[in-house]
Amino acid sequence: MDRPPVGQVQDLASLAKLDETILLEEIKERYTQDKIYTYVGDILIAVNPFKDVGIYGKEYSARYKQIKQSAHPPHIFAVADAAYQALLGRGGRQPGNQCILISGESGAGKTESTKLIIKQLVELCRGNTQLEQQILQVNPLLEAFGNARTNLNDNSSRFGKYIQLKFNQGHLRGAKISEYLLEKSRVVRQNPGEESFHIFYYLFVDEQSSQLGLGEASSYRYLTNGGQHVARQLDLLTQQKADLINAMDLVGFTDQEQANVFAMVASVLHLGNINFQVNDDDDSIHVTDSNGPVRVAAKLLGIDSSEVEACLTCMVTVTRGEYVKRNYNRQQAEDAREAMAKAVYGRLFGWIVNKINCLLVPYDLKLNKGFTEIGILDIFGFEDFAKEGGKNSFEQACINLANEQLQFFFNEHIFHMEQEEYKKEGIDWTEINFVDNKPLLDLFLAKPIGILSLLDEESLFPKGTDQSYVDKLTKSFSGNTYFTKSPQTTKPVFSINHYAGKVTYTAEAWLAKNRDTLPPGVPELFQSSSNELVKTIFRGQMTRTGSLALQGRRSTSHKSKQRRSRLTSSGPDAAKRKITVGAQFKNSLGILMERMMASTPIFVRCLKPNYMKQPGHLDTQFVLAQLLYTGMLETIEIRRKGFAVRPSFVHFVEKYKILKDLKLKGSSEDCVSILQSARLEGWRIGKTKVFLKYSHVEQLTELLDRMAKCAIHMQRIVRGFLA
Ligand code: AD9
Ligand code: MG
Repeated sequence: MDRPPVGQVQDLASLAKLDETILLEEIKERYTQDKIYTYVGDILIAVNPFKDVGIYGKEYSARYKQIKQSAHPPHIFAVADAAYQALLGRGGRQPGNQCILISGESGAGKTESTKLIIKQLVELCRGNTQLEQQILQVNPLLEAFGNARTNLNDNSSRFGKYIQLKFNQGHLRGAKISEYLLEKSRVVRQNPGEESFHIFYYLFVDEQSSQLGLGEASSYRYLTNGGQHVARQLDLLTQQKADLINAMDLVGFTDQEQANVFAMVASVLHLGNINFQVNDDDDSIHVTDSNGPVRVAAKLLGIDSSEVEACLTCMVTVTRGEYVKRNYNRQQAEDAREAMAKAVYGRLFGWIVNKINCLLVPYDLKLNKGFTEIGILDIFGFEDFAKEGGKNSFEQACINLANEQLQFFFNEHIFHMEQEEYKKEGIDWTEINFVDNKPLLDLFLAKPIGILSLLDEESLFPKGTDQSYVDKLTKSFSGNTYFTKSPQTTKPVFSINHYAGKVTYTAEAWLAKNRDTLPPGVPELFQSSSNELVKTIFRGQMTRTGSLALQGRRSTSHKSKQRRSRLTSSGPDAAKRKITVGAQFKNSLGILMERMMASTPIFVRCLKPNYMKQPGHLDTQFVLAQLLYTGMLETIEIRRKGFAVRPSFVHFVEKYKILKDLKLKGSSEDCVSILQSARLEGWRIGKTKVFLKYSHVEQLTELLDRMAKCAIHMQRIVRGFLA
């Protein structure tokens, strides 16, 4: 068979011959023609255009409605359409819950794809309900608080999210967002050349900045830690801020809530500018200027300024009923300051997500009856900042672990489960090998000897340090080919051979990040706030160790005495151990996997064309690497030779018997007779299931459609005849 002209093939699984060179040629040629989407069977490959390709307007939305995949060129809207049809049990897919899994490295286009899918789903429901308009605003809203400019992506998601859209009889009825691990450390420090979360820069574009006591953006430590502060285009920021406020209004945040949110964000910057000074006489430490940033921060947070100072400079432990005050040294005070700032921002973000969920979940949905869902997973892409001269920390390890987990799920679904089924059903099949990344998941997740378990162990060990942790890793994984200890033995540095490449991690502050404890006294202090929002987000948070900061070192107000007595009485509760960040992340990944396993997955694989985030340039080596590590060649092979659609005999007959004989029951012979009368070729019959290619389903659906049209036509004739 002759190969069609390069770039014309819309489904790579239909190519008769395929190798690395052909695959790359096809994708490159298509990209040159602005055809950024290509299918591999039912999987969509999307190459980031880094420019407006003009294919997301109304006419495109209208085109991708209830269509066969092959009816129009590959498109992200077709993915939304397929998911929606499947949800309703149309087309060839299994009816029921669907999940769309979008993968790709940082800057590959996952978040943009997510937004486009949601936009098209809303179009498909054809609704113009308020709820749908609210749902469309969720992403821009979350991006303001959870995205930031990194060296890999100007709008990088610094948290992972799973959005569940809930449907009832095809109508969109609500949404729920699950959020994974916001990169809180970015609040206080950024890699050189990077920025903090977008929201911080929105504070400075109008008169709101003076209301919040803010000066120039360049005068804030937390905005300049990443190196030089880059002034951003004012008009663009102003527009983005207006969009955010519009989104908050539409989703349903009240003016008061919005004001509280902005006050809290600003308070973080003020907290960051608190400086400390050591007293010469008793080497205790104090806040340099009690009327400076600390006062403004406290005011914005609705708490007592002197108590903030107390929390940041000393702690009080209770030993045999006696209060013992311990002064912090400079490092401890600075750590307490950073922890406080991160806690304020991290909890604020959590509250925003929660609030959105409350606003988007109508009451009957809480009862969770009769709803089906389409879940969309948009995580933070695989990243390696060392290549950019930065460092990879605990967050990068978690981010890359999440990507490993997703790749594993892809392998499980595309290769493992499918080939197991061929074996079980007795289908003649030559095994297709794939790179199994299970050993990497084990390296991270195994108990008690895994990267996260050992981190937990070391975090609980009072004398544990980042170095002793890495020493333990080195000892435990000396024979593991995926783990290497850096030759710089004096530093807590190690490397992991991920599916997407080798990444070197610097384990500085990993123990602290994993413990994520608040300085003693902070939760109590924030709960005393006169600001409702501040109070709410710190509710139910007791100091973990049972120790507390000296409340009101200078103020001995009635309020603080009261608080102290409340604290001491909360002893047992306070002593409860908090779950570590690593363990929490591991749990939420587990829950996510379960959820995904219970749905039919649809995969979108985003590719980044080049490192420079430039349009019109496809770096072949860079793209090839991505195609190889995601197992794209093997995927194409399995889609070409394999059978992606595998209904049971009964299911198959139920659906298609009308093509042959309504009396058919569901035996293998019944299936064969339907398939033969439809004149299909290349299918297989297993022990309990029919094995079909995606194209077979399209052909069958077409026959059904034709038949339905015929039936309508006949009815008309009969009616006309009777009239
Ligand atoms: V990360 O893992 O969150 O760092 P993503 O989410 O994969 O990453 P994102 O969707 O944010 O990447 O895309 C990066 C940038 O590429 C966007 O800000 C757009 O400028 C650009 N992009 C991505 N997809 C498209 C598209 N379909 N059309 C035009 C696009 N531009
Ligand atoms: Mg993203």
